[in-house]
Amino acid sequence: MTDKSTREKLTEIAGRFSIEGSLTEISRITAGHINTAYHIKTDNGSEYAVQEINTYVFPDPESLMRNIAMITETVHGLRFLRTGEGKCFVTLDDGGCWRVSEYVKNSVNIKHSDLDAKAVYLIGKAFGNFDRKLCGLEPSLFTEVIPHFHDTILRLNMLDETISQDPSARAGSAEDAICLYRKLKERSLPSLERILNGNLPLHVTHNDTKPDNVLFDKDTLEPLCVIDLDTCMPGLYCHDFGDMIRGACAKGGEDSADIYFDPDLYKACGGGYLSEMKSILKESELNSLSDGVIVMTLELASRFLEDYLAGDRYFRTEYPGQNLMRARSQFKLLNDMLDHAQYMKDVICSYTP
Ligand code: GN1
Ligand code: MG
Repeated sequence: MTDKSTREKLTEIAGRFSIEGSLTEISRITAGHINTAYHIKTDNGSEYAVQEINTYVFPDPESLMRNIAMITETVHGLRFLRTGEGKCFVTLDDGGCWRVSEYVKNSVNIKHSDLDAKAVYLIGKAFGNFDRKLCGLEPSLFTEVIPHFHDTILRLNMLDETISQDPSARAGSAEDAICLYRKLKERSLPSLERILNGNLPLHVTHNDTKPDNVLFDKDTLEPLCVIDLDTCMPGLYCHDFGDMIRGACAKGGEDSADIYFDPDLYKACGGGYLSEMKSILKESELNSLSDGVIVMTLELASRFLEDYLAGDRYFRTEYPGQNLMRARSQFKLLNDMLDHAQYMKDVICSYTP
């Protein structure tokens, strides 16, 4: 069900992008915590994804879309429409900023509960293939659309600051998570230091490699393309690898109290990524991959906790306290990963003798 004003808005946007035919179906795309997206169909059989860019998170849509254009010219698969004036987004009278891409037909993402070894291998391979295709791009041509996005130290400092300020008077309800944070941060610091001191080169990377961002063919379950190109900008391979493992190799959803790290899924997913990337990665980068898993999970758990304490300003939530649940869950996952740190390293070595 879509309300009248949404339908009117989407019709106006379709007109601005010269989409022919009239809208016959509109459905909300629920994946993602940041942008708001719809799948629309027209009476001549075309399908599009129409997305409102969250300008609180992405305040410079011009640079964002310029980055994305450089990616889609290199990695084909996703096509964004332009308006008559050649712009990749439109701003409506209410200030909302919208863009349109062709909908990848007959596509699905694999439900988290259905992620098995075969699926996560394919997810690893899809992100590895994506990073490999981008490896010739010059990072300095890209705008850092969210400055310091994966600057873990800064994220931790922000959390420390928010804990001490406690602007929404929520620290009391998050005492267990704050305590876990302090304990697990100490255990994760060696990984963070190795990454910071590793002299790792910057590349153009995806930076948001969660399994939802790989589309599969509904019938054959072959991967079709990598989506959500918003954070493609200079980054480190170990961050793409780490965030992918965080999302794909955890049993239980991102906010589930019963989440745990699945070593077999890790082996499969890592194998998929390395099947594409092992000839590209320098030795220092290979050595950083498993540290990236720990650091990215610490970073995201801390971001969720910080957002809960700050009053849920960044990540969209579906129920009160969801960001706190996400933080608890990601800290539990991190604890498990720290227990598997040597295993994670050994698996990488086994693929790269
Ligand atoms: C956000 O919007 P979505 O769900 O693709 C976030 C990522 C987090 C992810 C956690 C721009 O991505 O960094 O890893 O949630 N994106 C941004 O699920 O902050
Ligand atoms: Mg995203």
